[in-house]
Amino acid sequence: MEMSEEIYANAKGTADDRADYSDSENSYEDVYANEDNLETQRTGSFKQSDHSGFNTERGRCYRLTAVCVLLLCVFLLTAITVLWIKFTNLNTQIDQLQTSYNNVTIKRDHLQTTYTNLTIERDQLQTSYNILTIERDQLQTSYNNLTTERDQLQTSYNNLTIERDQLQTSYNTMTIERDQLQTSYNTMTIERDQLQTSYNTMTTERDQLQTSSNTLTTERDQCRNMMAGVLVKQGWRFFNSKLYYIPTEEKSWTESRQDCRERGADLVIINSNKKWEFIIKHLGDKNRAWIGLSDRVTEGEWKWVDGTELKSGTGYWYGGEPNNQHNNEDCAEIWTFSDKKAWNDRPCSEKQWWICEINIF
Ligand SMILES: [Ca+2]
Ligand SMILES: [Ca+2]
Ligand SMILES: [Ca+2]
Repeated sequence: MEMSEEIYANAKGTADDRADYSDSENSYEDVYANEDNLETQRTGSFKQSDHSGFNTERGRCYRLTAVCVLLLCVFLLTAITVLWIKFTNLNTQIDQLQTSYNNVTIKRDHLQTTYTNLTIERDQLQTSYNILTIERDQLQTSYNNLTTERDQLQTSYNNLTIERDQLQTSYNTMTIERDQLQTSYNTMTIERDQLQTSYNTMTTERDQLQTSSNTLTTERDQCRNMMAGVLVKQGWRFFNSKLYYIPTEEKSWTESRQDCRERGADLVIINSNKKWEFIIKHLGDKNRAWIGLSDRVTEGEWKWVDGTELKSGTGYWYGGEPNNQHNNEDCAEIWTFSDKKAWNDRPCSEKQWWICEINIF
């Protein structure tokens, strides 16, 4: 019994020593050493007590059992050590996984936050995209309108350019015409000044002539009055600014007219009722006298000696006259009929009195 306790004590000591995992081989040597010691002690014990062979066999069983137990312990220690190492590794891995999990969780949360933010930004971008699309459409519409307006403005610009060119041409033409007019104006101004000078000169001359005319008119009137006085003294009769004379001899129509012209007069022209009445009154008892009326140039066209025509149906013809008797009566006379004095056509060659008329006023 004491030997078994020692064996267990050594085994325990060996087990304690083997707590240090790195000295396992030395522990085995210690076991064998203790076994040798036990052998020595058993030898000593066998020497001390002389037991039988049965006890020897049982000791061997004990030692074999102890070895087996020892080997089992070593195996268990090794297994525990291995398990411990694996456990430690597992803990380490678990810590690492926990750390990774935490990191992944943080990353996931971060990604979630990022995703949320991106979703918000996407929505905002979508809204902005929609707004931009609307604005783009509006801008497109505005662009189209502006394009149309630009085309219209281009057309207007082209038209205005054409009109401007036309106006420029007109302006150039008008400028040339203006210059020509300016030249004409200058020329006319010079001419006007010359005309003004001429006008002033002529006005002066006119005034001088007017003075001379007045003087001459006065002298003429004096001469006319003197002439009228002389003619009246010679037998002429004054009536309505004219003088009339009836010679005392008898001549043909042509000779009669020639006589009047020699006196500065001509045969009388009877163109008013008052003159006709004056002539009849002063004709006296002379029953025939030539007047300045004839149709010698064209038969039937009676003209006065000043060239004026006697209108058909006028005059103081006696009834049935002028009759152009024998187709030879081309000169007019004043003839005294039974009831009155009137005109008659008579051959121009007949000799009779005549009446001269002169206008000295
Ligand atoms: Ca006649
Ligand atoms: Ca005739
Ligand atoms: Ca007649």
